[in-house]
Parts: sequence; C-alpha cells; structure tokens
Amino acid sequence: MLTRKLLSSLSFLAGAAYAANITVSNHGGNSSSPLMYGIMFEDINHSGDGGIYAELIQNRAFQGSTEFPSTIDPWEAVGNAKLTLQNTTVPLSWALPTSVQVAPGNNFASGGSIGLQNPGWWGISVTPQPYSGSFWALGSYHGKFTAKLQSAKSSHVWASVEIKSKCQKGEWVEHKFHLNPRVAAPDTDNIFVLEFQPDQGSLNFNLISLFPPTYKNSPNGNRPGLMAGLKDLNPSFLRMPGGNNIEGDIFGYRWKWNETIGPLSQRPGRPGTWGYANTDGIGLVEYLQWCEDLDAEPILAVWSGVYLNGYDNDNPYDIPEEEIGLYVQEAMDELEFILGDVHTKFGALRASLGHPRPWKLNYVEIGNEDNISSPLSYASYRFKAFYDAIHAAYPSIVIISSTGDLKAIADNSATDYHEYARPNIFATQFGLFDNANRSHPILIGEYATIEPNTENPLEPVSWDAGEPRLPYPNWVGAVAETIFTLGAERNADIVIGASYAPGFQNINGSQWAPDLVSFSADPAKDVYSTSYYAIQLLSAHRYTHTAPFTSDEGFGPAFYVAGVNHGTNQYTFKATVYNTTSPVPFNIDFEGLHQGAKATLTVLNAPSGLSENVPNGENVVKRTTTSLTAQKGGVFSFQLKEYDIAVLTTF
Ligand SMILES: *[C@@H]1O[C@H](CO)[C@@H](O)[C@H](O)[C@H]1NC(C)=O
Ligand SMILES: *[C@@H]1O[C@H](CO)[C@@H](O)[C@H](O)[C@H]1NC(C)=O
Ligand SMILES: *[C@@H]1O[C@H](CO)[C@@H](O)[C@H](O)[C@H]1NC(C)=O
Ligand SMILES: *[C@@H]1O[C@H](CO)[C@@H](O)[C@H](O)[C@H]1NC(C)=O
Ligand SMILES: *[C@@H]1O[C@H](CO)[C@@H](O)[C@H](O)[C@H]1NC(C)=O
Ligand SMILES: *[C@@H]1O[C@H](CO)[C@@H](O)[C@H](O)[C@H]1NC(C)=O
Ligand SMILES: *[C@@H]1O[C@H](CO)[C@@H](O)[C@H](O)[C@H]1NC(C)=O
Ligand SMILES: *[C@@H]1O[C@H](CO)[C@@H](O)[C@H](O)[C@H]1NC(C)=O
Ligand SMILES: CC(=O)N[C@H]1CO[C@H](CO)[C@@H](O)[C@@H]1O
Repeated sequence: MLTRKLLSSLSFLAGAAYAANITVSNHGGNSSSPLMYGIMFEDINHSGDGGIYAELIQNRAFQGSTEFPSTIDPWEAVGNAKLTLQNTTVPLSWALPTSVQVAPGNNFASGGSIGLQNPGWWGISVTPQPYSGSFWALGSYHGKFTAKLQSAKSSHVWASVEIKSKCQKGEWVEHKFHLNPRVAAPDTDNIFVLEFQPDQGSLNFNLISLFPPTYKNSPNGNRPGLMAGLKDLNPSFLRMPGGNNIEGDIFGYRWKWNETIGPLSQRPGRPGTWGYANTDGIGLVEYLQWCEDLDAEPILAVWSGVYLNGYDNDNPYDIPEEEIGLYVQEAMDELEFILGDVHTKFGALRASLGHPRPWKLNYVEIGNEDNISSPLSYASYRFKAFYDAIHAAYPSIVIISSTGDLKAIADNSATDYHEYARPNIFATQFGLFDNANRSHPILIGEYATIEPNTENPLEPVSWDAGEPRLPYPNWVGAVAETIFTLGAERNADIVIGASYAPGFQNINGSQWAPDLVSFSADPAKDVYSTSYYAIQLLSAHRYTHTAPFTSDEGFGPAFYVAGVNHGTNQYTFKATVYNTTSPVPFNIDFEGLHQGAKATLTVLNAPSGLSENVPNGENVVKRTTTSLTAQKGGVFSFQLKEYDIAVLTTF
C-alpha cells in the first residue's frame, strides 16, 4: 500500500508515466444511495419570489413586517394618480391588511384615467401566450378597469383588456382577467398597468397578480423553463424550504408552515433572511408539489428554535428549554399536515386544500447549520426535543442533524455536512469520507466552489466581506467539486446525497454568488453554470452498487469511481483529471466483459479552467461522446486530459 502510494506520487511528479490500469469486479460493492444528487433551495437572490415562482408582479400585496415595513415600491402612479398605503377599516384579510389607495391627484382632469404600474422583477417578458391576472378592489365603482402590458420605453401596448367592475361599497371584490399579446416584445423592459376612471372617487387595490403559463400549468406555479432545467438534472431530492431562510433574522420571524398554505390572501409573508420580504407564494404545498413534479424526495427542514439575530439584531436567540415544546408541536402539526390521514386535524386541513392523499416524506432536517448559529443549545436540548417527538411518532423518518458532526445524533438520524471551498481544497477531498465515522449517514446538503485558487494550494476560503467571490461557477471549480462528489459516491454506504448550493439567483437581485443557475426576467436567457453541466452528467448515470476495483496506481491526477447494476455487467465508470499536463491513459478490465464488448464514453471539458457560463454567453462546456470496443482481454482503453469529466457506461 505504502509503496504503491509512493510510486504514484513519484510518477505524478515525473509527469508522464501515470496510467490508470484498473480491474473492476461486478460483486462485493455497497449499495449506492438512490438519493445521490439533489437540489438545495431557499429564497436567496430572489430565487423564489422573482425567481422560479412565476408571479410577474413585484410587491403584489404590500406585505410588511417590523424588519421590512410595507412599501409602495416599485409601483408608480399612472395618469396623475396619488398612491397611498392604507390599513383600511375593512382589510382584504387578516394576513394582508395593507393596500394601496389610488386617488385622483391635484391636476386630475375629469373623464381621464388613473392607475398604477409595476415593472415586474426587473422586467417582464412579453410573448404570445396567455397571461392570467387578478386583483382585489375596495370602493364604489361602476365603470371598467383596463389591464395592460406595455413597453416601458415607448408605451407601446402589447396587450390590453377591459374588465367590468364588480365593486361593492365597503367590500373587497376579486376581479380576474387574461392578457393575450399577439407578438413578442423585443426586450423585457415592459410594465404592467392597471387603470380606471375615478368618477366615483378613489379605490383601494391589493393582491395584484399576473402569471404567465407555469410548469404543467399549475395554478400559482413555477417558471416552466427553470423547472425543465431542474428536471434535466435528474435530481433525487429537494432540500427545502431553505437553509438560513427558515430561521428568521429576528424574534418571531421563523418560517411558519401554517401561514404559507391556502389562498394567497391568507399568507402574510415574512421577512426572509436575505435582505428582502418573502411573499410565501411558494408555500409548503407548492414545495411538495414541486418535489412531485421533479419526482424528487423532499428533505424538509423544520425550524429548530433559534432566531439568527435574536431581539437586538446581534446575537442569536435560542428558545429556552422550557418553551421549546411549543415549537416541537408546531413541527409535529406540520408533519401531520403532510403525512396524517384525513381524520387527523391537520390531515383534514390538507384534504380541504385539495390534497386528500398524504405526501411522501422520509427525511426531516432539524434546523440549518446550528453549529454556526448556536451549537451549545442544539447539542444540549434543541435537537433532542425535536428528535424525540418526531422519532416517536414517525420511526421510519430519517432525522437529519444540521451540525455536520456527531455532536447531536441519535438512532435513525444523519448529519448534514456543508462545504464552501476553493478548487484546490475540494481536489484534496476525494478521500474525505473514507475515514468518516460510519455510525451515521451523511447528507452533503450544501457545497460549492466560491472563491478561486490562490498561490497557496491549501488556502481556505475567506469569509471577509471584501473577498472576491466567483461571479459564476467556473470549470476548474466544477472539476474539483466532481473530485469531492466522486469521493462521496464511492462512500455510498454512508453518504446519502449531495446538493450544490445555492440553486438559483436572479442576476438583477443577487447577494450570493456563485449559483447553480442564474436568470433574469427573460426566460430565453436562463444561464446553466459549468457546475450544472458537471452535475447533470454525473446525476444522469446511476448504478445500484459501487464496484470494487484494484489498480496499480493511487488517486491523483486521476480520480474515479466504478459502479454496476447488481446482477448485470452494466458498469458505470466516472472519472476526472486534475493538475497534470500529461493526459492520463486508462485501461479498464471489467469482470465479465470480453473482447468486443461495447461502451459509451461521454466527456465534458471547457476551453480553460477559468471558463464560465455567463448571461448572453455561449455554453463553454463541450460534450463529446465516443463509442468504445473492448480490446484483447476485454480491456477498454482511452485517455483523459486535464479537467476532463468523463462517464463510461458499458452495455
Ligand atoms: C497498463 O496497461 C497497459 C495496456 O494494457 C500496459 O501497456 C501497461 O504496461 C500497463 N502499465 C502497468 C504499470 O502495468
Ligand atoms: C464498501 O464500504 C466499505 C466501508 O463500509 C468500504 O471499506 C469498501 O471499500 C466499500 N466498497 C466499495 C466497493 O465501495
Ligand atoms: C398597518 O398596520 C401595521 C401593523 O399594525 C403597521 O405596522 C403599519 O405601519 C400599518 N400601515 C399603514 C400604512 O398604516
Ligand atoms: C439585469 O442584469 C443584467 C446583467 O447584469 C443587465 O444587463 C440588465 O440591464 C439588468 N436589468 C435591470 C432591469 O437592471
Ligand atoms: C400558526 O401556528 C402557530 C402555532 O404553531 C400559531 O401561533 C399561529 O397563530 C398559527 N397561524 C395561523 C394563521 O393559524
Ligand atoms: C459547521 O459544520 C460545517 C460542516 O457541515 C463546517 O464546514 C463548519 O466549519 C462548521 N462550523 C463551525 C463554526 O463549527
Ligand atoms: C499540483 O501538482 C504539483 C506537482 O506536479 C504539486 O506541487 C502541487 O501541489 C499540486 N497542486 C495541487 C493543488 O494539488
Ligand atoms: C462514531 O460516532 C459515534 C457517535 O458519536 C461514537 O459513539 C462512536 O464511538 C464513533 N466511532 C468511532 C469509531 O469513532
Ligand atoms: C435587488 C435586491 O433585492 N438586492 C438586495 C439583495 O440583498 C442585499 C442584502 O443581502 C440587499 O442589500 C440588496 O438590496
């Protein structure tokens, strides 16, 4: 063993002699995790509101909180109107007390129209497709409303519709409409306009909403292009509804499942943890629907009893031990809503929302990164309080501890390990899980290359505010992440799965880079990152068992894992090459395959390690597919050069 390692490092330095001669066996491996590649989601960088959630109107319901008070922004007055936020005596609902009063301004000329306009989430895409809109109005009005999509620059109207008023004095009344543009606007610099003729005075408006067609036409659904992009990743889980985003910055603002369900008028929204208010338009039901649409397992995070910034916006606030039971009950109610039969209180609530069938839920995570926010109370009572209640009621649920270590752990539980690093660090971590304590499974709930390599190959990432982040993932990062996740794949006996994080950013409203997928208001300009393509290739090729192998060389510059579908000779071999100038020859002898057997080799690479996918750019990731035939002795031979990521499948 020692000699072999020494040999390999010597030949590595010599730069030429390294060849990976590998013999792979079709039995004796560990069963691989069916969850291996998944997606991590939270509303960061407007990835939910203004992101995958298809709602086009920004600030549709003037939702406010102590942290982010209600605002009129980005609404603007149209036609000499005066806009004022009001809490009317009759609110639209308990959840949405604040509305906008649209009144004639000082210079209003009788007979004219007034209204309000919204620029969307940094633009609105207008194409020939049906848009569904709605708004609520309060006041007396017998005329018509006009709803329009128009160019912000030229005021050219792309689509317009008149809606007969159904207003009743002293009551909130909902109005629905459709807009059907005949042509596509040349850009996304468009606005939504709602107007009326204020002959009988002012009106109040609330919950003004406009949706383009959504994925599978789900009402209140997601952007179809981004969902298709996720589907193409073949993800097996969705970690939701967030990491930090579930926790809440200040006291009282945790993610409350029961205030994210039902009609939009019953959702107050809440201050998210990433600098903006969340509408909660994507709520618990939408998240679970999203999992079903992707055929992915939910990994549901429940609040673990800590507010990130406490009361004073400075120190975390932990719920004291004697009060934690209240919040454990909240989590239990949520699980009953998801899993309980229709005769239970919350199972009945689920059924009343049109979903009598319970959802599937096998994984629950208690909190997020509690080792950073408040490790002591987590280890001493918070984890245990949630664990004990959930495990007693649902013994088959795997309960995930958020600390990434074994400080808070129990039967049928796992840990969630996170890592943000530079490429060179990930490249050293192929063996990270080889020596892990195997008493509990590990989820890699978040990982990403976030900063570039430096002169010092082992330099850790810096969290200093000024430290330059990669604006977009680059190829050397994707290769290094692949070394890390191949290391996870070969430790399939303990690693449940891995999800890159964060999943998404709206490039016009971003506070964390890099991200897996970037987008703007224009659905034609979604950007799938270099890391996305690497994960897509790895995720598309699954196998039931890891396959044992022997080799005459150690790992590096080549890193690889072999798998096989149990009881067959269908092998999958995944490899990548890092930090070498010489291509690496591979000669692989798969047990049970003979001369003439066939395989397909798919290789990804990019022009350089620093290549990245950017808005309006071409995809830098090039894919080549080659057919291979086994030579004498059943050996498949091929070469991989630096930064190739390859998958060989036999058939
Ligand atoms: C690796 O395999 C190739 C082709 O089978 C062979 O030529 C070479 O000698 C082998 N290298 C070692 C170190 O066994
Ligand atoms: C299976 O797991 C054990 C550790 O539990 C490990 O030693 C062994 O190498 C694994 N086998 C394969 C083929 O991955
Ligand atoms: C509406 O009520 C909320 C909660 O009491 C308050 O914070 C907010 O300032 C009020 N808004 C207006 C416009 O009065
Ligand atoms: C959104 O970001 C892109 C890329 O930086 C930029 O070109 C565009 O002007 C931005 N749009 C708005 C509305 O800010
Ligand atoms: C949601 O549940 C919490 C208790 O867990 C409760 O305080 C709150 O009033 C509930 N909200 C609604 C709208 O029922
Ligand atoms: C928390 O755990 C993660 C692993 O999940 C680790 O990367 C990080 O350094 C830990 N942080 C602290 C403060 O212990
Ligand atoms: C790359 O390889 C060289 C030797 O060829 C070595 O000195 C260097 O440390 C390696 N860098 C990394 C990040 O592994
Ligand atoms: C693994 O971790 C468990 C739980 O902390 C501990 O009881 C056990 O001793 C550890 N095993 C090893 C081999 O360190
Ligand atoms: C456009 C937008 O919402 N930008 C915000 C992103 O988040 C940061 C805080 O993390 C805010 O400062 C930005 O205003």
